[in-house]
Amino acid sequence: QGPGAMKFQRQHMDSNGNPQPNSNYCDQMMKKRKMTEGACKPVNTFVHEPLKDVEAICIQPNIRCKNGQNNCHQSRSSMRVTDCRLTNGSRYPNCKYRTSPTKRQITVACVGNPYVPVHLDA
Ligand code: T3P
Repeated sequence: QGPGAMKFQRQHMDSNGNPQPNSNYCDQMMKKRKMTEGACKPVNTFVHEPLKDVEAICIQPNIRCKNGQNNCHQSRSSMRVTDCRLTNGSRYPNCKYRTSPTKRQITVACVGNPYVPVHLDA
């Protein structure tokens, strides 16, 4: 497993997490998954679906990523996710997040062989 795939799983996968998390979820998870070291990561999404279902997004048709590359893929079905967004008054190292559970299609960028997700584009 490459470093990109491992980073994707650390930052974006919470398969066994409650899809209806409490309001502390993002504060705790952003810290636990090491996205509050050096700076507070401004936006991050956790996906509450099996890893195999998220990896299978890579076999959907290629679409353009926000950075202009063409290795992005959108999930066919909506997925249970939690969006974490840094609050306005939050100042490093005290990273405070708004926790927003929702269901939507997600877009991932995939690379490598095996061809697996390394970035969450939307
Ligand atoms: P990464 O490339 O590590 O997956 O776009 C910049 C970062 O913001 C990117 O990090 C993914 C993250 N992000 C989300 O997690 N959810 C979103 O809905 C958006 C727009 C970005």
